[in-house]
Amino acid sequence: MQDAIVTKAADNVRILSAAMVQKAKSGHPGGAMGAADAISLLFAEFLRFDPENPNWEARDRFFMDPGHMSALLYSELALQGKLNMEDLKNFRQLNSRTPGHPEVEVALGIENSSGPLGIGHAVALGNAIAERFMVERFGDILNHKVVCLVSDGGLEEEIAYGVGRVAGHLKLSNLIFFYDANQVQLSCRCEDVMSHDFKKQYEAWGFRVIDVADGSDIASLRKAFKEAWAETEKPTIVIGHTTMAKGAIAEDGKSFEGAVSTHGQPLNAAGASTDATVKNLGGDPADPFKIFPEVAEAFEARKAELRKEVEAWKKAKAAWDAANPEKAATLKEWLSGKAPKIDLSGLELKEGVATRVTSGTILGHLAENVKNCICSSADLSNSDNTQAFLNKTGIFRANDFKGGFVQVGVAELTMGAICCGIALHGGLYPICATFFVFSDFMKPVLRMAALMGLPVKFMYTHDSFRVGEDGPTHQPIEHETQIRLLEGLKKANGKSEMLVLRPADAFETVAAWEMAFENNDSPTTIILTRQNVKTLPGDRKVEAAKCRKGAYVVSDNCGSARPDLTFVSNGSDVLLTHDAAEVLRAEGLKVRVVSMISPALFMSQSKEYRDSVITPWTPVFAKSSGLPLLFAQVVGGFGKVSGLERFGASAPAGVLEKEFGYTPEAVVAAAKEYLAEYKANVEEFKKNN
Ligand SMILES: Cc1ncc(C[n+]2csc(CCOP(=O)(O)OP(=O)(O)O)c2C)c(N)n1
Repeated sequence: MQDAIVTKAADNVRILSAAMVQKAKSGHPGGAMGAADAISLLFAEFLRFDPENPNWEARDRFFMDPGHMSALLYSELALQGKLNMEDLKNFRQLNSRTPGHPEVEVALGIENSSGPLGIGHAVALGNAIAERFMVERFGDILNHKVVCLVSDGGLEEEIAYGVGRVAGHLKLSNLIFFYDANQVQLSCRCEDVMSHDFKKQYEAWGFRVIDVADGSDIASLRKAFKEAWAETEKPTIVIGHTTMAKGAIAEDGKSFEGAVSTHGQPLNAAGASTDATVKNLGGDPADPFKIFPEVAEAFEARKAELRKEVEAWKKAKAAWDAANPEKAATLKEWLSGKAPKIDLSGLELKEGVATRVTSGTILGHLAENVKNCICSSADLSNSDNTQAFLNKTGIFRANDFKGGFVQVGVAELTMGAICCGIALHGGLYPICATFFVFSDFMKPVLRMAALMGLPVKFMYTHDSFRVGEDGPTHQPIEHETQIRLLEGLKKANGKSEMLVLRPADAFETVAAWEMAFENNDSPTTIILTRQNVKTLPGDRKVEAAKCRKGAYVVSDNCGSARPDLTFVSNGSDVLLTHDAAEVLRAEGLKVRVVSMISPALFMSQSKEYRDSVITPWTPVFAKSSGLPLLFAQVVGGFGKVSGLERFGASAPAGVLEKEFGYTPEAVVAAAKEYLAEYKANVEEFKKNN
């Protein structure tokens, strides 16, 4: 495209962005207006996509990190005809296609949900890893670029360190960042918070750094992007020195370019004037929601070019299919969107080991049988047992992408975001692991994975105070309740936004992994023990499959009578309550033991099923290694939950079990106390009703 047309397109984007924010009475015009030149050029000349098929597997991916610049993305998509003027007028309104921050919708060209700064460019990194993984296995037919808009805020975030290090280390030359260096952030100018040499920082990580002194100069930007596209050895960051709120003026003509006030409010509220700005940029203040005819024409012409490129690709792909029928069939299967079928029925399980060990056995099986799994661990592979996957697939390395294991180093948040980017790519199923206590480092990305509905498998080992000697810094207590808060959020169809599973023994661990792969539209978290656990009683293969209902009866001596007591727990606490139940049964009580791998999943079952597991209006005593809140919703009005309401302590696990009341004797005593309370409560209730 001619430079003048690209600039005209950028002006069009500035007009639309300013008008959208003004109409919505909220939003972020400044950054969008400054980055418009670079992003318009990317869409005008560089990014390869299929105008007819937004899901085209070889499309270049464009990711947003600063989701607050959504007006920019939506305006660009309007130039391509993917959004219309009504969409832009409905910016930030209920059920519109233009929410406040972009929400992933590949059909519209929105590759990721963005808003929490820094996460987006880590997701882009994951996508670039996925691209290299696929190209290594299927060839250049699948290659594409991964481009991400980043801003001051995202690059100030801690996650930027992980992204810079990992992307540079892996020499991902398919990854290109455009840094909108406008010197302005939300509350201040960048000079108030940073003064280091940005160029040196990224060069030190192994990036190619291209500095564009005038980030609105189309010719310089084009030169920079050409170099970035041609780069074959390292990732590139193009630093575009842009102007915040480019073109913004007040009624009296005073410039508002570079004003911090334009970051997050309509230009009128920022002291400038939207009408005057629209006019200044060549638009019609009476009707700013228009695409200039010459811009529309140029983008139509671009689409025609792209169609030709896609046709050529399709021909090449058909030839590749014919020459590689087996690979073509595998690729088709991988890209089908269907979760891989995993068959763990023939797996030889060692009993009496930690659930992390069983999980390791399963991961070894997946490494050999499910080739579109990628596994990652934050420097704990030999402890969280992902080593079993690593041993069979090898490390994914710079210039050698044959491995299936991504060593990210100690960077949990980066790891989680990378996995989201891998899942967004399509065709691949990421698994990532660390100690449960360090899930704290991953909270933002757990939420984003759930929000985007991504089938990432998060795996956490060392699941309770029984971590032992390492002490309270390493002992998760409140974590299970915390992570299950995401399980409490429901999709429109009632399904949890995240499935969280804490299996009780080897057989439930198998069931948990099967469930994780059956769950294809939300993330799954599996929580595993460090310490050995014995196998529960019964025909475990048959019984453990009942985990799919969230909870089931493990042992029972009630026959057709109502239970005197029902124990509810999960993970290694199930065997504990079972042992306590045996003591009470010997004393003549009718006691039921329930394993509840997921309270939310259980609560979503029919009342009939729930009542068959927990008989209504009978005493229910839940035992948790976490906070009592964990089972509060399932024990009923007269039920009780006993959990841990303190930080742990440094001592051998057995000592802590005694200290904190996690022995069968202590549980028996607590249960008896509860039964007395229950009786008194029922009497009290009767008296008052
Ligand atoms: C993790 C996170 N923290 C805080 C915010 C709130 N926030 C939105 S934009 C922004 C500053 C962004 O500055 P910059 O990236 O330079 O964007 P610009 O001002 O150029 O639009 C902040 C702090 C956020 N979105 N995400």
